[in-house]
Amino acid sequence: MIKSDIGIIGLAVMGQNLVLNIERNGYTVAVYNRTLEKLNEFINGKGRDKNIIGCYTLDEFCNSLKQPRIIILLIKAGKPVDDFISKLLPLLKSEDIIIDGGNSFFRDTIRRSEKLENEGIQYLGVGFSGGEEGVLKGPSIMPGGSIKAWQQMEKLFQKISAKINGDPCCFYIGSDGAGHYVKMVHNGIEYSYMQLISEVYFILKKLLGITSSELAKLFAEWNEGDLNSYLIQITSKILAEKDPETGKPLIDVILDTAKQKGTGKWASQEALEMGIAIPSITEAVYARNISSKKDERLKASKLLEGPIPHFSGEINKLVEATRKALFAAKICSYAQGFSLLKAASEEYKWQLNLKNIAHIWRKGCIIRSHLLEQIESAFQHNKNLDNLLLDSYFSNVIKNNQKDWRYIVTLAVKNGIPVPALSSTLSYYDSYRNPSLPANLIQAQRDYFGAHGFERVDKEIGRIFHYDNWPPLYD
Ligand code: 2AM
Repeated sequence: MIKSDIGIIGLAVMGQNLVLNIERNGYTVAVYNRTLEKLNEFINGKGRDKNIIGCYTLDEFCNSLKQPRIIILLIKAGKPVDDFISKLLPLLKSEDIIIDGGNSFFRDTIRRSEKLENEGIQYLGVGFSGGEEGVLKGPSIMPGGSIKAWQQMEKLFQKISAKINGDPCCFYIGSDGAGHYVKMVHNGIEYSYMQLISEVYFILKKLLGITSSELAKLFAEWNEGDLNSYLIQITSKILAEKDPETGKPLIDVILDTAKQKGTGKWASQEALEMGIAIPSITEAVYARNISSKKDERLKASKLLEGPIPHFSGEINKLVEATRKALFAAKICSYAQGFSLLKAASEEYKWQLNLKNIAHIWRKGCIIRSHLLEQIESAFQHNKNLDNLLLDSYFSNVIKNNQKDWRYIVTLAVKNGIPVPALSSTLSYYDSYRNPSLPANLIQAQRDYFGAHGFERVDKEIGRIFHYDNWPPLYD
């Protein structure tokens, strides 16, 4: 019997497409799925007449693999991953490789890496991005974990990944949970960029009242310039689509309640743990949370007043200012993601190569964007760059765009149009660039009520003073 080069467990669309991609690149793939109907459907459908071997038990699956075995799990994150690992362990030998290709929480990956290393099994936690199509044609791949396992997988992963002028969008990220961490931050940036685009769409729609097909054309034009990116491109396609049932723009029949699977929330939680500000990402999570309270919002809309959106200025100027605002805010949101990665790299001793990460994200993944080319080059010039905003290319763009960005945020606020990401990102920029912040008052308040102490502007940093004569307060 022919032994397979690699095995994949989990035949949802992502799993199926990964199998087809690997097989197309010259490998024989064994496949298994918990629900056998899905397995049958795949091997008799898309997987038919290919070097794909369907297995009906885990025993059969493990026996059909060349040794050391390579098994990729593409199943629901959480307990199912632990359950499958437990089922596989008795069937595996030392040096076999298990790869978790799902959206696992990086702390779970760290835990599993340690456990499996003790069992003699090599473990990789790998982030795949690109959606269904990307995984089929060439995803962006973020592998973390056992370096020895990576060396065995490097050729295959780089072969199936997206390429930029022949260079793969796949490099080793770092030990244990590094790959899944980087994927989590990727998704966080994705949340923020989607939210920023949605806010800009809403401003134009509310203030100009232009049709969805006009907006579709506008986004297509924007895609030809600085904003060139997958998410702008699909936004243009989405806005051009008509609902076959009603003939209305499809976008107008889609309910305005955003769902989420949790990666944006994890990124926000981790940033809070790390003491790093990523407001564009966190506001994007909040925006989805508020949107999901549709019933409450409908009640509130009958009670809570605000201005009626109105615009009487020059349309072209508003459109151009909106484009510039979006680009500036986008730069700041990517900057926040990279600053979180820098902090995590130090915290977890991953030695993340931020240049390589920017390269991996340039093609195949959802946040792919012309901007990432500049980001890659910024880290090429200075691999220790604290924040992208300190790179001259980005500081210059924002210098040129900030007036428009401030105008758009002000206009939205005046008209009662919610812009949580555009406005919080602007405040992030203003906080970051300001040599003085009102934190001195916060320190004074802390010292007043809690004797927490403060540092002085005229004494060395780290020396703590306490003021003994705060006047008492008599209510
Ligand atoms: P299924 O087809 O049997 O549902 C994506 O959902 C993939 O994860 C599918 O292959 C699915 O298998 C698998 N999956 C989801 N929940 C699972 C569970 N609790 N245990 C094992 N596999 C699961």
